Amino acid sequence: MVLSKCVRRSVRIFKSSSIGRHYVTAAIQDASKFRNMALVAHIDSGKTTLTESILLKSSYLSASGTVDTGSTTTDFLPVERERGITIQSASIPVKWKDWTFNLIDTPGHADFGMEVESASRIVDGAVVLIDSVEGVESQTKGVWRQLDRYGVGTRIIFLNKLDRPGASFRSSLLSLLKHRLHPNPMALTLPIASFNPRHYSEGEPGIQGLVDLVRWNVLKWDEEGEVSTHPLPKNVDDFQNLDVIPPSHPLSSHLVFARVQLLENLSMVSEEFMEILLNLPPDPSAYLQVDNMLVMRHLREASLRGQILPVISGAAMKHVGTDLVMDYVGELLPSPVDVAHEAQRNHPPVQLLAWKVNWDEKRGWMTFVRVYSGKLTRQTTLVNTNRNQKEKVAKLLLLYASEAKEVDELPFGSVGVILGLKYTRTGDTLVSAGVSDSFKSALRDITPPPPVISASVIPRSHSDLQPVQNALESLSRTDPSLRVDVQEGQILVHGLGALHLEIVEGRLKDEWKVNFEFGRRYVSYREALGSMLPSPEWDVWQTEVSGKPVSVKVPLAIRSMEPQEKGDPVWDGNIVIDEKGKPVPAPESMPGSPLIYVAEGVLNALSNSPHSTLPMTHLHIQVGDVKNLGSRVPSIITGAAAAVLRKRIRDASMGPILEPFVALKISVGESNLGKVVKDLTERGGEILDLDEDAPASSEDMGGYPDDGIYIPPDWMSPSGSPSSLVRSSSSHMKRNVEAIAPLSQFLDYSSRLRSLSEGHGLFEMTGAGFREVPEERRMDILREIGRA
Ligand SMILES: Nc1nc2c(ncn2[C@@H]2O[C@H](COP(=O)(O)OP(=O)(O)OP(=O)(O)O)[C@@H](O)[C@H]2O)c(=O)[nH]1
Ligand SMILES: [Mg+2]
Repeated sequence: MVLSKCVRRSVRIFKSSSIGRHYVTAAIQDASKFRNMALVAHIDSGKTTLTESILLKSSYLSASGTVDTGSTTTDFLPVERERGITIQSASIPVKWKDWTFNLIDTPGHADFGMEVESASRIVDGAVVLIDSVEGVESQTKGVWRQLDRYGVGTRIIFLNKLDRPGASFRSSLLSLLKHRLHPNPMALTLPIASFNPRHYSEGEPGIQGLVDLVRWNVLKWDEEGEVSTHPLPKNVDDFQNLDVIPPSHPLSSHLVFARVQLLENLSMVSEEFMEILLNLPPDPSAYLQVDNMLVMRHLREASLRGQILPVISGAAMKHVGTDLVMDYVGELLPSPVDVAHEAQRNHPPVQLLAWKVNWDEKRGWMTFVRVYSGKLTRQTTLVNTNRNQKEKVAKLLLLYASEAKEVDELPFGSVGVILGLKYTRTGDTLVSAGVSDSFKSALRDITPPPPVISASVIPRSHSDLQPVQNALESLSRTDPSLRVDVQEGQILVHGLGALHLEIVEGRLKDEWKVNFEFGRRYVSYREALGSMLPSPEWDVWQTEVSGKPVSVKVPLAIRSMEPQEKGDPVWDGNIVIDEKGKPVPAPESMPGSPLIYVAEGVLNALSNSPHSTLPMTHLHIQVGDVKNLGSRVPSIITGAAAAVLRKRIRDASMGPILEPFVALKISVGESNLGKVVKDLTERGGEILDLDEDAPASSEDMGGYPDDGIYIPPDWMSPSGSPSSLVRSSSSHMKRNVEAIAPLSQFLDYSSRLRSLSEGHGLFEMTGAGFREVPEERRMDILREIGRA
């Protein structure tokens, strides 16, 4: 929660120069050893802390920094260090055993969802963190859907923060089923809260060790954080003589059961493994003797097929479980050659996707790329296929967060940085110059989520105008979810949320050092299609070219979207399909086709309603046969498409107005609950839930069943009953409120909640899409935008 973080992390100690670093620069050619992977999760679940721990364990750092002191490697922007939250994703190569991970630490806050979007586009697998006090949270589901969208099928769950009071291994695992993340979560490790059996009965929180159920050993961390490995017996009777987990320890009698469950669950998704188990002698010790390499191989195959969701556990802050995360990333996540990508070749031509573009004062434009085919060297001349521009490579870098090492080549499957590209933006495809047209098709694009909030940017003086415009242009090139335009002489910025714009304001001042003020912030409204029927011949556009009348019939079928249809983010919540029902891509991603010139016109008309000037949404547009348009000049096709669509929208008369809604999760003391709820309802909010653990919406009803799945017992997390802890003192009892509310009324919610809750309230806000506004709000909005 951002609010709490700002307070908690006021100390700023920057990393000392004595911290040692070891780089991975030797070019590794074997793509099967690459793991391009992202850490994704709800805000605050410990991604940056885990990244730092991984860097320490992999000997990249000799001392780890912490988010709490603003000294981590990947949160290097001043604003990230001040606030203790990640704002932009950072990619960092890590050597572990004989693997090379390209690890991308992403932000958890939904306002920076674009960063997760672009990381998801280019990774082959992901580690999803969960705070084991909270279980699955709203943005856990958000990032899960983003990974789905980009086809990142193989994921590992890391149940973090098991050292915290109230952390529960059991509830966290059950929450994966309850929220339908995966029907088959599989615990590969068990937490050992304490090696002292008494702590289990006393409800002592902690995590001192882990059981690796696959490799069948115990890892024990001592007071200094040093780890020792203890093999577990291969014979059930030998547990009587085991020192590390003595028979009096509650885990002693449970471990064999957990291992048997793991192997049996695995056999349910692998016939070959089932055969192996069926041929074992009828003795539980036989399950302990199954070759671990064999188990690992079957786990890998099942993970790559997406049939199981491996779950590991630990506490990143104490480095407990970090080695296991890395081992299992290597063992279970796919390499570039394990995933069917659209263009995947280990030989020329070169094909790359630019997934992120950054501006650096010293280095200039830095383009982050993933190599999908061939090998990129400094000598390669590239063509940007989206912009039809030649690009020259000046340098190739591997980037260690803010530090860089120059390399001679980026091999197939790798992730790195190119310096010197002039035109490339996030989502563009680059190929080696001179390749045949068949290689020029663009890789799938990265789509920024729709903006929901806007503000005007007012340069302090006339001489500040150009620097402000340049800074905005640069910032929007690095962050495509920030849109900039000029309306009636005013510069407007549009972003994904209040925090997004606040950060933009800070970065423009701190990093670009330009002089400006932000005007009042307002949310972005939309208009939907009206209900009147169009006039006949609305789809024919007549104009004059060189004095001759020209008439163009544009094949468009237009209607409002049905409630069950989901808008396409590429089209800002509208649906645009071709003759065969296939989604039409954004115009810039396939230049040269008449369909795209129509698409350009459609985009034009949708951006601005003739009734309200608001962007249009919830329209379903089918572009029919474009063959008849074939020989016309592009500007005529685009102009005709825009004109007929605008006419159709005008004929339909003004439609409903929609505004962005947010889902709020608020935590306040019992005594302030009444005030908070009253404020919510007075401002158009709808209370969904006032309880702690009840599901947030009907979507969450009916989780996956837990039959045949190993569910750890309650006692495994001695302090793991959050409700009993939270409710132990009635005067400080915390209550959670979940609500849906119009964003426009909650732009300044952090200060309002502070006063409503005497400074103790916390909240999270995530986008909940656009909703139609009632009649009285509609008039207010039209007045607000100067149309009534
Ligand atoms: N007790 C405990 N605290 C942890 C652990 N891991 C992280 N934290 C704390 O949790 C807070 C958030 O950690 P971060 O690493 O910034 O979380 P994040 O997921 O990177 O957050 P965003 O990038 O802002 O989404 C910090 O105060 C950490 O010190 C853990 O294992 N145990
Ligand atoms: Mg972070």
